[in-house]
Amino acid sequence: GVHDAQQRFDAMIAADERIEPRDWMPDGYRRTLIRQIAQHAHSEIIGMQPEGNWITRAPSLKRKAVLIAKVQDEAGHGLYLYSAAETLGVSREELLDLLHEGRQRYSSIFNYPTLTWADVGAIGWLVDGAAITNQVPLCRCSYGPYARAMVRICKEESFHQRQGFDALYVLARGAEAQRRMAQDAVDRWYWPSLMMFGPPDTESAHSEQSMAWNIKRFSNDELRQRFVDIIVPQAEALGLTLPDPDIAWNAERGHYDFGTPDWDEFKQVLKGSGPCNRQRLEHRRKAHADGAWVREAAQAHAAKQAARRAA
Ligand code: FAQ
Repeated sequence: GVHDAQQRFDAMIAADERIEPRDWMPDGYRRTLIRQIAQHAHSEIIGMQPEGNWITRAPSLKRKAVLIAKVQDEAGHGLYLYSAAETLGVSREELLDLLHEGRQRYSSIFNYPTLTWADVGAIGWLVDGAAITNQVPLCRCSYGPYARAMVRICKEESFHQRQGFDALYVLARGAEAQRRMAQDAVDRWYWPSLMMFGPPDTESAHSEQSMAWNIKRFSNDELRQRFVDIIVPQAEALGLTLPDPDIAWNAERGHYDFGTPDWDEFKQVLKGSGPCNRQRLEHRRKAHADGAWVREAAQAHAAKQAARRAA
C-alpha cells in the first residue's frame, strides 16, 4: 500500500538514490519538483529576451555569432527542462499557459533591462556564474531526469560564463568609455545576481523540505556566499569593482563578508512590479501566439505520418 511505498521512497532518499518517473513519490515531492523545474524552464526561455535585445547590435561578427549560439542554448535548456517536468505528469502546454497567465514564476533577474552592450558581458559573467553556482549541486538532485538535464546544462553555462567574462575583460581594457560602460553594467547587475539565489534562509519557505528530499543540497545563503567568494577575485582580475562597500575578507570565517541585497526590491520584482516584468510577459505571449501556426503545422504533419503508418 501507500505506507510501504512511502517507506521505500524514504529509504531511497536516505540512501541518496535517484527517484525515477515510474517510482512512487509523495504528492508534495512531485508538486515541489514541478514548481521548481517549471520555474527553471520558464527562466531559460524568458532569459532569452534581455540578451536577444543585443543580437542585432553586437559589435563584431564574432561576438554576434557567439551571442546567437548562447541564446539558442537557452532555448535548448528550456526544452530539456520542460521535458524533465513532463515526466512528472504535466504537459508543456499546461506549463506555458501557467506562465502566460502569470501563475508560475520565472527568475527575478530577467526583469531588469539590458541598457548597453556591456550588459551582455555582465549577464554572462554574473548571471550565468550565479546560475552555475546554483545548478552544479542540482546535478546531484534526487530526481533523476532533473539531475541528468542539469549535467549538460551546466557544461553549456560554463561556456556562457567564460564568454561573458571575456567580453567584459576586453571592455575593461579598452577605451575609457568602454571601461566605464563595463563598470556601469557590473554596478547594475551585481545586486540582482545575488537575489537569484532566493530569499534569506530565514524567509525561504521551501528550503528545509527540499533539502530533506535531496532536491536542494545547499541553502540559498550558502550558495550566495559561495558565489561572492568566486566573483570577488574575478572582479579583481577584470579590474572592475563590485558596488558593495561591505565586501571584505573575513579570515575567521574563511569567506568574504558582503552587504545585504535590497529585499524589498526583490519582493516588488516577484510581485510583478520590476522594471521589465510587463514587457517580458507581453513579449513571451506574443511570441507564443505568433508561433501558433508552427505548432499547428507540426501537428498536421504528425497526424499525416500516423495515418500513413496506420494505412
Ligand atoms: N526569482 O522557498 P524559496 C537561468 C520564489 S538561471 C523568482 O527559497 P526555492 C540561466 C520561490 O519560487 C535562473 N522567484 O524557494 C540563464 C518561492 O515562490 P513560490 C533559473 C524566486 O524554490 C542565464 C519563494 O520565492 N534558475 O535561467 C526567486 O526553495 C542567463 C520562496 O523561495 C533556477 O530556477 C528568484 N530569484 O528556492 C538563462 C534554478 N527565488 O513558488 C538565460 C533552480 C525564490 O513559493 C540567461 N531553482 N523565488 O511562490 C532553484 O534552485 C530554487 O527554486 C531557488 C529558490 C534557489 C531559485
